[in-house]
Amino acid sequence: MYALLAERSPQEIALAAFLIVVSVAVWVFVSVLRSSGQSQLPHPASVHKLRLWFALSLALLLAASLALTLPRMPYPAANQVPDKVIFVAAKQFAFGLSEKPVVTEQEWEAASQGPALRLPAGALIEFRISSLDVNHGFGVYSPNGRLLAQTQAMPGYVNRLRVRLNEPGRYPVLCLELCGMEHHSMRGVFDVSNP
Ligand SMILES: [Cu+2]
Repeated sequence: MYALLAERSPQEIALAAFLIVVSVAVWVFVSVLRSSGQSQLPHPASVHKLRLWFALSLALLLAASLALTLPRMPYPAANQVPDKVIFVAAKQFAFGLSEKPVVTEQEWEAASQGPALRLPAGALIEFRISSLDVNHGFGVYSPNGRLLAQTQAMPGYVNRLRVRLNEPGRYPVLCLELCGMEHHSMRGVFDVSNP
């Protein structure tokens, strides 16, 4: 059961849970509608039984949701040591990615105009993202253009974003926050290849 769920995307699990809840709600609605024609009050014992059944199934649903979702919480992963740390400095209108901190103008120019970084596939990468001017967004896209992870790039702050990229290829980075006239063209890139 758990292995089956692990293969599903969070969207598919959410959709399935939503459909189950809606089915139960429709069933309750139809039952109430059917019983509304009967004039006599239900027996207290049957009401008590129904209430008990409802409470038990609710408790079971809650326990199952916790058992399935708690192991996926990202907090214990904070203790993991990343395999590689990449420093990112955003600045109008490009991203500088480097294995060394990018603080000065010269460092940013070298990092944003140099060749694309090569990162090992399957490794835990930690991006340390900041900005040298205004707020930007740091969005990592898959080679086929799907948004994989994102965080803000803010002046004076370092945001950490951890990703594990298994698929080799060229990953575009796009700015996700309107940051000026050339925001739409603000992008970066890095490559992922098998080590
Ligand atoms: Cu930007």
